[in-house]
Amino acid sequence: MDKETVAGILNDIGRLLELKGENPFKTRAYGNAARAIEAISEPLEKLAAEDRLGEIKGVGEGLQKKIHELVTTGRLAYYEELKASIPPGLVAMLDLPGLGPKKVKALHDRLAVETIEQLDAACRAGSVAALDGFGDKTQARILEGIAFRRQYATRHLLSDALAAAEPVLETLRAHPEVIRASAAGSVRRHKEVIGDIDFLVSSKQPAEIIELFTTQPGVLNVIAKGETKASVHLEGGLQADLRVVSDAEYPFALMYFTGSKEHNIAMRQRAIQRGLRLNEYGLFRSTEETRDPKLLVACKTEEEVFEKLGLAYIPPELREDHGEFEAAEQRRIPRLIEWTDLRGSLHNHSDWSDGRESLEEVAGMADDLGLDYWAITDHSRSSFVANGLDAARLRRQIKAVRDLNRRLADEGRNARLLTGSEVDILGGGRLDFEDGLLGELDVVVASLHQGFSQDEAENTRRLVQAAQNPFVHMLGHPTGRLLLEREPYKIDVHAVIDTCAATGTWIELNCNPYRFDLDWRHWPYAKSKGVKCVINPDAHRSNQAGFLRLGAGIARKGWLTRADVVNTLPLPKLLEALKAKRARAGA
Ligand code: DGT
Ligand code: CA
Ligand code: CA
Ligand code: ZN
Repeated sequence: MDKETVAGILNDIGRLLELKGENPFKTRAYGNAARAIEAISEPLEKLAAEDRLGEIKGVGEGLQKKIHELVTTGRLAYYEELKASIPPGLVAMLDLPGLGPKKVKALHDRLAVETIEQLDAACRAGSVAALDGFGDKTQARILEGIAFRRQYATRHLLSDALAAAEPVLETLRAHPEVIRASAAGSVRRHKEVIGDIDFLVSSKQPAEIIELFTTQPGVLNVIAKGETKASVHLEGGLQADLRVVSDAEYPFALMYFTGSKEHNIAMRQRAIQRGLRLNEYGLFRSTEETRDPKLLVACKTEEEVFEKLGLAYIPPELREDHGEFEAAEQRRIPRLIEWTDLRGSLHNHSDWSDGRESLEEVAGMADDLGLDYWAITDHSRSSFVANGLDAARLRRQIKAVRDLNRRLADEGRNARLLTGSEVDILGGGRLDFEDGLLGELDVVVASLHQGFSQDEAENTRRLVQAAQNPFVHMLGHPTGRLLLEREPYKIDVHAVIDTCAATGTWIELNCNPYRFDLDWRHWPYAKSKGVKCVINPDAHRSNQAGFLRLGAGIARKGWLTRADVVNTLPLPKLLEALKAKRARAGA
């Protein structure tokens, strides 16, 4: 168990003890220990193995034992018991804005609320505002927090849904009675946020498939189980639905259950205009609702169904009723980017700022993955929480990257690191480094990290100003949203895109699954203005290179092709492209 996790659990224990009204010295000891652990430089496992946990400042004997148990077994009985002794509703309240352990305890003691629902009712009745130390403002914030929580509790990140879906699909496909199997719904459409996972199978033995689905490893509980459909909760809390159909019905059912609902409605309308009926069972020569096999227009694949309705194949990612029908009718559905088109990444971190690995380790990973280039764009000095680099450290890093590249070349390795910075856009749109230094870097990403205001015009001005700098190649995660956690900050997206178009600045599609920023809905506009996309994992550790694959799926939703995405270029072409804006500005 790593030290961040251990520190997180100790902090948690402190909060839970405070919630129980334990004496403040005891609760504070946990917070102090957590901070001390975060600051140590050696691995905790090593200290534990060598019996040296006592060397950590301010950690007494009792705490040492607990840390030892955590580090060596990955669990802590004391913590489990403590959690079990507190109503889960109270623990959940700790995550609401404006509520710490003291306030939650007060609510529990004085209003006897134990669940979020009871707290919601108490707020609505005005009893929370009436308590000492609360007031109208706090009550309103709690209500807002509860509403936010409700909206998001049943939604999940695409990355989590895909991770849960892949093994299920494998299990289904491995069964001898399965003819065809696919994910459907929002997962197949690669939506950034997922409600539930849908699966479709064709088989002659639906009962066997339903049995397999409801009893596979990973299933927490069965919500519903019928002859041809079932719903379960998977570990991690995601719901998964399965339909089993005949193989003749499969293409129609796949189309129907892939959605989106809006896309399906338009498809049905098209069928009706042609005197046909389209539903989950088939395409029928009928003016009435039917599933009569004698009226069926047989199709083996989705392609054929589209063809029968006068449409080119529409990839699932585009099925959002965002212009795909017109394009499919006119045969101008573009050939969308594939994740294997990506040759590298232009926004990543290393242990010089808040990344996990050293330059050597990052380069090794990029080379192992067969990538051509990987830019190191650590944070700039104003991001001091992220250990941002000042000018002197950045200059040392540039040298370190160049030295490393020479070694990579000597060893006959393919991948190269690029020098760079994710430079903070400060107030007024100024950048954290001078132009002279930016000009020495291969890659400059400019990002807003702090101080974004409620004022759309001010945020927009900062991004526009950054895009106007000839040394800035691209804007990083331009709206700052964190899916399921934080709304985007307000900006005039079109104004920012227009400036990027005018200045030759690229825009990042940050493919961290919490971000997917710029949102796919804006890419058709950006593309229409000629603005290029860079799909960047913003990797802080090596396994995040895998985000590139998710990012390509989101880029496909934005109608982007290989030519629209800068990091599909081979290294020599990329290096040229990196010089274009500077050359144009005469810089
Ligand atoms: P989600 O689960 O909220 O992320 O979104 P979806 O799109 O996966 O929605 P879901 O799971 O409720 O249903 C899967 C697909 O089934 C949906 O994309 C389209 C189709 N579908 C479901 N209900 C309806 C409906 O009432 N009308 C039509 N036309 N299609 C529907
Ligand atoms: Ca779904
Ligand atoms: Ca569903
Ligand atoms: Zn970053």
